[in-house]
Amino acid sequence: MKKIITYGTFDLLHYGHINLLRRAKELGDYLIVALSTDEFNWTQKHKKCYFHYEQRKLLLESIRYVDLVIPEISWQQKIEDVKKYHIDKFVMGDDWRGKFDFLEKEGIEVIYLPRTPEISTTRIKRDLER
Ligand code: C2G
Repeated sequence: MKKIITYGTFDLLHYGHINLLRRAKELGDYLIVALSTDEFNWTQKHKKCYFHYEQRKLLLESIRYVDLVIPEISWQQKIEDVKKYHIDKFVMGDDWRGKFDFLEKEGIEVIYLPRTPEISTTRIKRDLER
């Protein structure tokens, strides 16, 4: 069984997120999403989420491509996670290209997928303010 992991905030879930999750699942058999907690978002990413962690977790767990949702509480947890969950492939959108190549030293395949153009949580918020 090929196990995949990806990380993110996934606030105001949109089709760009779904495109990423679908393509990640197509690369294996079991997809884990490490979902940024509210505290991690606020203190480390300076993101204030519209939906709280439990709401974002519920949404992700409802997606057919997602098999497990775990919390992302620190930038450093990725090496532990890939070992703990016996991950084969680490997948992120290509806005992160190069940032996680260090995981290859753990024998993990690191894959950056093209982002879906035009859509983002930031753009949704901005457009709704107009
Ligand atoms: N994404 C995408 N296309 C978009 C928007 C997002 O492919 N139009 C992808 C991002 O590249 C990321 C995932 O969807 O792989 C989740 O996006 P965010 O919630 O914005 O995640 P981010 O804040 O980048 O958090 O430790 C890593 C971080 O937790 C990643």
